Amino acid sequence: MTRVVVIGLGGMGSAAAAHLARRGADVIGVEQFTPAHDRGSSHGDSRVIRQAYFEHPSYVPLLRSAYDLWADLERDDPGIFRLTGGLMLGHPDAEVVAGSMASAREHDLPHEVLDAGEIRNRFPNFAPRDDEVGLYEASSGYVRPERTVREHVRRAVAAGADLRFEEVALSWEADTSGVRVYTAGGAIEAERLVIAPGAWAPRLLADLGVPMVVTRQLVCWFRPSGDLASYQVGRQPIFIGERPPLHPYGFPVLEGQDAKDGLKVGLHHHGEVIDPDTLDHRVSADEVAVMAEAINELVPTMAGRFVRGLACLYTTTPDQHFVVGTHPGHDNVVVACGFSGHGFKFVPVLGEILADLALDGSTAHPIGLFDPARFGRASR
Ligand code: PYC
Repeated sequence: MTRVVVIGLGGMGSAAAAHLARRGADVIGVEQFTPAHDRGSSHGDSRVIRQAYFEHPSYVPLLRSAYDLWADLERDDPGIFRLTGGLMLGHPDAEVVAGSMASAREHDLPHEVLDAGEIRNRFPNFAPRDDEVGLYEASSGYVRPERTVREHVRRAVAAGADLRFEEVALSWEADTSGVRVYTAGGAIEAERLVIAPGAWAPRLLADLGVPMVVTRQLVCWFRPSGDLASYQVGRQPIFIGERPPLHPYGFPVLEGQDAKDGLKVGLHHHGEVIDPDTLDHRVSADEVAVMAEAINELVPTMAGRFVRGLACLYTTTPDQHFVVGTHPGHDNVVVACGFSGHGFKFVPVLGEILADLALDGSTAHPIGLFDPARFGRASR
């Protein structure tokens, strides 16, 4: 039985632990916080899921596999994954529109392109400018991050994993004899190591030489000022807009929730650089005002009354693509980081990929875009 240590049990690490344990590995997981905590990048109640991927067409095959694995999670936790339809909205040259269209065409994904008038007719909550368009994809929706982490933790433990919460991984080392992870409790020895440290990647994976930037990202819940029923799934899709320099996004009413308790919105990649240890959920009146104005420019009645705010962390790479693969300096170490604010929808397939890499040294999934050596600066 191969012993594998997993550092970090957030979205990616918990999925890796579940897949590794189900495949018969002897898994030890180490996480500095509690299960499904709110100190990193895997909380906030909802995350966008979509297939016509504006960031790059290479993500689409992974998304197809991820959707199958979300369906599998859904069997154990109904409601963890819901399709609501999604609207990518902006000028036709905007990345969210043009990039989504490129992916949809290259991979023959069902989609519709709506002009401004068609958007107003079909989704009256939106106020596109006359020269804006929307790419509508019926298979977009949301997933539930905390429930996903809990389900993967449950699966990992049920398959025999030893998951140690509130235990900080201080450092690690690897050589041809194996890997060692040092925590306050001592050294953990194993044959393989998976490092999924979220926003602590610049610290735990400094030797990779990938210049990652950690930012504090605010999300807010607002009670709409308009007709609350118009924000139900069916009438309101998830959306990502591009109104340079801002990328406002938002969710409809989630299953089992009520619009009067607030709808979640955010500004993608709009946050200040921080030390992840200092994450603070307090939200200032100025931050709320900036958020409300940006959302209401696109969806005029959505950001009515502020209900609550929350902060999370993005760990962004220079090209905003993930860093996933075998460590360039160590065949027995697998790394997963730099998810650049768009990784959560991939959690189940990344769990499978990390297990493939740790146990077999390779994966059939296409991950060439995520090569950890692409910035060419790894040391050790
Ligand atoms: O994960 O696709 C995403 C996303 C876009 C904006 C906020 N999250």
